[in-house]
Amino acid sequence: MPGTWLTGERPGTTSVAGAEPRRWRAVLLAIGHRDGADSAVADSLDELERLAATDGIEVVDRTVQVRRRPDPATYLGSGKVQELAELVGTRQADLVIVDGELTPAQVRGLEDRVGARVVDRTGLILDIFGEHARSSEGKAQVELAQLAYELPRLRGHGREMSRIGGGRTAGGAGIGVRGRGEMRLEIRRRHLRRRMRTLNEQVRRTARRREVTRRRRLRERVPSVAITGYTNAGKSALLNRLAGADAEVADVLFATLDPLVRRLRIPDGPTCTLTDTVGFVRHLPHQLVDAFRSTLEEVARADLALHVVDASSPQATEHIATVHQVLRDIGAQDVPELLVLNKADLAEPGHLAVLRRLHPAAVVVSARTGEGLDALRDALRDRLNALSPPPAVRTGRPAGAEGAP
Ligand SMILES: Nc1nc2c(ncn2[C@@H]2O[C@H](COP(=O)(O)OP(=O)(O)OP(=O)(O)O)[C@@H](O)[C@H]2O)c(=O)[nH]1
Ligand SMILES: [Mg+2]
Repeated sequence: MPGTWLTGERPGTTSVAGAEPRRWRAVLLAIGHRDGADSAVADSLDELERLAATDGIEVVDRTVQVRRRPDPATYLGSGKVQELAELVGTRQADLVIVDGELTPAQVRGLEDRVGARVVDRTGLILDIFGEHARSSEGKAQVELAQLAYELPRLRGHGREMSRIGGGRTAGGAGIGVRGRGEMRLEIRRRHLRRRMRTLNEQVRRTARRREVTRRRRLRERVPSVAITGYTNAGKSALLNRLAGADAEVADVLFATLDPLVRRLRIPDGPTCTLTDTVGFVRHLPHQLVDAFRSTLEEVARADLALHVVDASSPQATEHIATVHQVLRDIGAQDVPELLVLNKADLAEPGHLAVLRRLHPAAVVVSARTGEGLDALRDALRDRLNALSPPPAVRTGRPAGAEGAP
């Protein structure tokens, strides 16, 4: 299902009943430091292509410009802009997806010169989140992030408004009309801010409700385990395997946005809660991190982080580093971690051996075949039993409060 927040109507959408709307055809664009063989750029573009596919967009080509820093007005240098415009023409693309974050001025500058819609990585991720949000909390968080992204970019619409209103015509009349455009822009800004306040309040209310449940678990001294990891690592699949849950498992990025909590009884060990939540990705938009802070904080408050890694991905090591970075960003760096190398059935044996050497304490599993799950339960039991002092005391709440019913 293609997202519609960012890109709106598909190009050439027909009104014929039953006709499939045409898919966006996109050219991917990145700035690299070295020519062609910059593998970090290539990896990032591969991921951008998967993000685009998740959003129902067809990628028809990609291009990299070697450049120290983006041009403030057009992102690319003028020669490359011309090249990009030609590429867009020959490939009949109607969208350019930039692997970075653009200023509103750069989006306008590029769109004007290239003759296609221009979106950046952040916008694309926000679009996907918009499509995958299910719960009212998830929807509110995504909308909040989208509005935070939109607000500083509103000027673009202002320009269009004033152009529609004749803002570009010469003479005194133009000024008055442009003034009207400005006013509408200000009204729209105010409307967005008001909406953001409402949504913030809604998200806070849900967070407070979750806090009540969390405190009850604390009183019952049920340790909490948060499943974290890169998007598509197999977090939901593992939760389903371990706890017999029915979380949505899908080969798309960001299938899960809402936290799903299950109780897990470990043989000869404690009963714990297992929480599945949103996955991470490189350059996770800060608007999303802010909006999802209360969801992400579940990880910061957990007694143990079960960090699931897709061991079949050649980028597994970069993914681990990205996850650690996001965990630091949300203040979860001190939560003890149990690393799980998943998709062992799919991983290339040599690659898996390297990962094992790098992470000797990790447990190797396959959520698909069930391989390694007993070892994972053992490791979980050992780690939970070793939690000392017990979870309820580690929260810093006054000792007297623990025994309250
Ligand atoms: N071969 C193989 N595939 C797996 C394994 N675990 C998960 N998958 C597949 O990997 C894809 C992603 O699995 P999910 O459980 O949805 O991954 P996730 O980490 O929850 O992803 P998001 O919620 O999108 O961040 C699905 O197509 C799963 O079927 C595994 O051990 N082996
Ligand atoms: Mg998931």
